[in-house]
Amino acid sequence: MLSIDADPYDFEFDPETTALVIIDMQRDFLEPGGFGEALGNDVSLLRRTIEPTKALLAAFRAAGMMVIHTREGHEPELSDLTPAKKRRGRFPVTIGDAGPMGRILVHGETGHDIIPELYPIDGEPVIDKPGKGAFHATDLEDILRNWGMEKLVVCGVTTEVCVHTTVREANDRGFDCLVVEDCCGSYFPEFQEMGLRMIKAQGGIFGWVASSPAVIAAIA
Ligand code: C5J
Repeated sequence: MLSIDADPYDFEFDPETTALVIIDMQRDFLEPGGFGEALGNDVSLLRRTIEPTKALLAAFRAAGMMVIHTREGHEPELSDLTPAKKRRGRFPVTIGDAGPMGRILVHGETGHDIIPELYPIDGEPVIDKPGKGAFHATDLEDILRNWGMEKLVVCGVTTEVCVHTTVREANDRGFDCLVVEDCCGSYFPEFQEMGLRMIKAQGGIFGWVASSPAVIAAIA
């Protein structure tokens, strides 16, 4: 067992049964000109996660540990897009419409893909998810159980939406989750802070929180 200096207490893990799950580091959320920016968001608040996540990813790869990537998006015919999700927000341009990087959050479009800095390599599963949580309507749980994973190190965007939903889903399925604070981003600084505080409150009600240097130090 290895140990990470984390809140609310040390996170103990076996590298053989612990996976890194990187949530939705997609061009439409992170890049200037994408869907996120088109909605009026400041993408620099998410882009500050790229360098620490590169280092975290490199550490997992170097240690031979499991890495999983997720992407939020939908089939080209939008068969997996609920009418409620399509309508939500009443934005003039929504999921499936033409955006600056192709159709917004549609599989195969430029904006839907993962940013080049964190691009998956062979052997790293990419989970295409139609919802906010990575377990909903995907085979993530089967993959984790088939590969013998028991604990998850989770990062990505956005902290209070897809990271939170995924951690809550994982927690209810019996996976211990450690969230990497500097590798998670939100367009809203107050949600970033409160989102992380919620996870580790009450003795770690949903999981643990640590910095990427602490995680990397433990793995190295
Ligand atoms: C959002 C996500 N915020 N990946 N998606 O709609 O958090």
